[in-house]
Amino acid sequence: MDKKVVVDKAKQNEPLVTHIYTADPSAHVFEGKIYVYPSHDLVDDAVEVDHDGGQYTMEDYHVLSLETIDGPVIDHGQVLHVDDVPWASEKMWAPDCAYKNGTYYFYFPAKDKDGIFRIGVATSKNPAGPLKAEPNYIPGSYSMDPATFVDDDGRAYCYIGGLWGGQLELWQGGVYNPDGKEPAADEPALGPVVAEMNEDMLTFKEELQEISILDENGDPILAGDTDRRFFEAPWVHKHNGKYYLSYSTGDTHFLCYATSDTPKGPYVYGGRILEPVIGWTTHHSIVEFEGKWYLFYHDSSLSGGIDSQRSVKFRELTHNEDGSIQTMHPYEN
Ligand code: FUB
Repeated sequence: MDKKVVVDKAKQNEPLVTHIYTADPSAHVFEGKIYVYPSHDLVDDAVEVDHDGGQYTMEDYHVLSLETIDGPVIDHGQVLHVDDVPWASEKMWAPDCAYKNGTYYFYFPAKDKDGIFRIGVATSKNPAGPLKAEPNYIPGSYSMDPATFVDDDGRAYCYIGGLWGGQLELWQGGVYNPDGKEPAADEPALGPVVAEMNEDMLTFKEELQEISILDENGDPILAGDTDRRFFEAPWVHKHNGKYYLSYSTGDTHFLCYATSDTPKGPYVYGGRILEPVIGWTTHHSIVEFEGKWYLFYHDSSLSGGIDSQRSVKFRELTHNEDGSIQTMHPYEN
């Protein structure tokens, strides 16, 4: 579908749209509206489920928007296809979008022609696209799930990373090792990686560096602490001057957060945001709109639990007075 259509009215805790499967929502307020940049799950995804997410075979992206939180949702149609990205071969996974200097920068992961995940950029003057992909991926990029946070001072940071199919284990210390493995259970877990972006928003200003996530005693969260360690889906938002890094714990299916006084950390583990949803993956974004905070997330309820056919949903999120985030149960109001 290439044309813009109004599809559904938004309702908390219900699929934002039902005419296509959508996942991995990155929500932003641009030009006074909420824009959601999701993955687009395929309907006829009959690929066998594997440890590396082989079943997530997405090929293109749509953009959704809402003028009010309970208003009609517009699907702006297909804004980018893998065939329009010269360096990419497959797996158009979780994207994000940032605005700077009059341009929208859409960041997306895909496998290059050698099967290695890289991060690409496509640009537009309009938050709803269409998008024009850069001819090559961001030099020095690897792994997947990019999230780009533009701070109040205009500096932008790109957060990246995912274990297993996301290939983060293969890049420890920034060096590619096709045999790289997760650290042992009693060793520090791998953190997501971050780089400040150059003013052009197309290149990194520095090499990607790993973020530490510490426990309440200041010790690194260990790889065996699977209820709290980073797995994929990094997202950063700022609330009352504090940086919140939220992420999925993957095989234990929680959305968690950690806080810091600086964008690159170290971050200190804070707690759970969302208990497990129906479906293996859990992936989200957090956005402020008209004075309220919202969690955009996905689950597989609409498809009857098929992991690779997910639907974006949203619900209000509460920061407590002390800065902690209230834990939510996806099927309780
Ligand atoms: O949608 C494909 C992958 O599943 C994403 O990149 C991960 O975060 C997980 O949601």
